Amino acid sequence: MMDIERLELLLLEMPYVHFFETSFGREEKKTFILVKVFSQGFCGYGEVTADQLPLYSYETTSTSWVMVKEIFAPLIFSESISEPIEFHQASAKYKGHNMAKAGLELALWDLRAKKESRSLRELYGGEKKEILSGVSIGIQDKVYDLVNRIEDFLDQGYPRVKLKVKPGWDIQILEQVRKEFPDILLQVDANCAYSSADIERLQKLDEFDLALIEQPFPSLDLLSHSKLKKKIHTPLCLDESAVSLDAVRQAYEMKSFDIINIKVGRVGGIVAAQKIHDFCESKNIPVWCGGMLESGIGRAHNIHLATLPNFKLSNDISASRRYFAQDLIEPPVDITKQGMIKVPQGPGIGVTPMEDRIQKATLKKEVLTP
Ligand code: OSB
Ligand code: MG
Repeated sequence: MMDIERLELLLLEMPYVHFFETSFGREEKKTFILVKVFSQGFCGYGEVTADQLPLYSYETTSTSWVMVKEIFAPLIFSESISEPIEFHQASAKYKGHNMAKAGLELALWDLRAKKESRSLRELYGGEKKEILSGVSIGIQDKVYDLVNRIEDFLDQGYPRVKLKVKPGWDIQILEQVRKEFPDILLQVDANCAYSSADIERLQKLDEFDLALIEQPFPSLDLLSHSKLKKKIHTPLCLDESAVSLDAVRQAYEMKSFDIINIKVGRVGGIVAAQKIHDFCESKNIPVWCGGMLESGIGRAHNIHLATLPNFKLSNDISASRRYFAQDLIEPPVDITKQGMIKVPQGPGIGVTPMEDRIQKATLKKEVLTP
């Protein structure tokens, strides 16, 4: 038994090296929450993937702050919870707020692994020593800018490129991109920007030899995903819709997808992510690890998750310098010439959070005790 002695919540702000634009808007900086849990001289780190505004999902930095402070931290203290699995089970009765739950569960996993002097990969039973990288490129002002960015990332060794699309930034840009790069591994992500009225338009994406089309329709609209899937050859991938194992099972029965992107925040933690991973594996459906432009702390967590065997496709996990001029961790995440990311070997997340950098980026901090 090891009780949690203290929990810290930190609100951080970090500028991106380049703005990131999706169908729901442009972001110049990242505002996010770090969770630290303390026990017997060890500190576990977790990251909450909620953004400032409820655009990707309903959660925000403010809602997740309140949920951790008023609901989940008191739960941990009152029930003497220190095991991540116990936290998963005890917090399940509270509806939703998956990103808040996940941030805390990740901190508990890091803490547990550090106490046992094992890496998260070992704890999760992952076997890969390196994982497949990939890069997600936002909407640009001009197609010319997009082509230049793709070229730059290919030069850096990225083996797969994902482009954000929306109505009006789809067919035309793909024609240009395919003219310039006929053979690259290419996929697109619409972040729910289309409706069932766009099915014909989306059928045209079949021409571009895409590895997948990610989440064209709103998260609750599994029906349109099923209708589109019948009409295209390109594999269909769910992101925003895949919020739980139940949601994935329902989507599976409805034939709404071919591939799942797993995000630990969206599904509410590692335990939930593993359940979806195992379900997909049992159905021969490959998965890959999505990203939310995390800091090095959240990204290190993603790297360990992506070592599980059914993570078979390129992940949205890129090098530190793709996101931030200076990441929060040492060593920073880097990609190899083969487009891989080496899995950190040390205890827990296996990388060192730099406390001076965290402090510099902190806007607000709160210490929670029993
Ligand atoms: O839909 O995958 C997405 C970033 C923020 C919100 C949603 C998404 C993304 C990304 C970024 O595509 C991927 C990354 O972290 O590199
Ligand atoms: Mg996505």
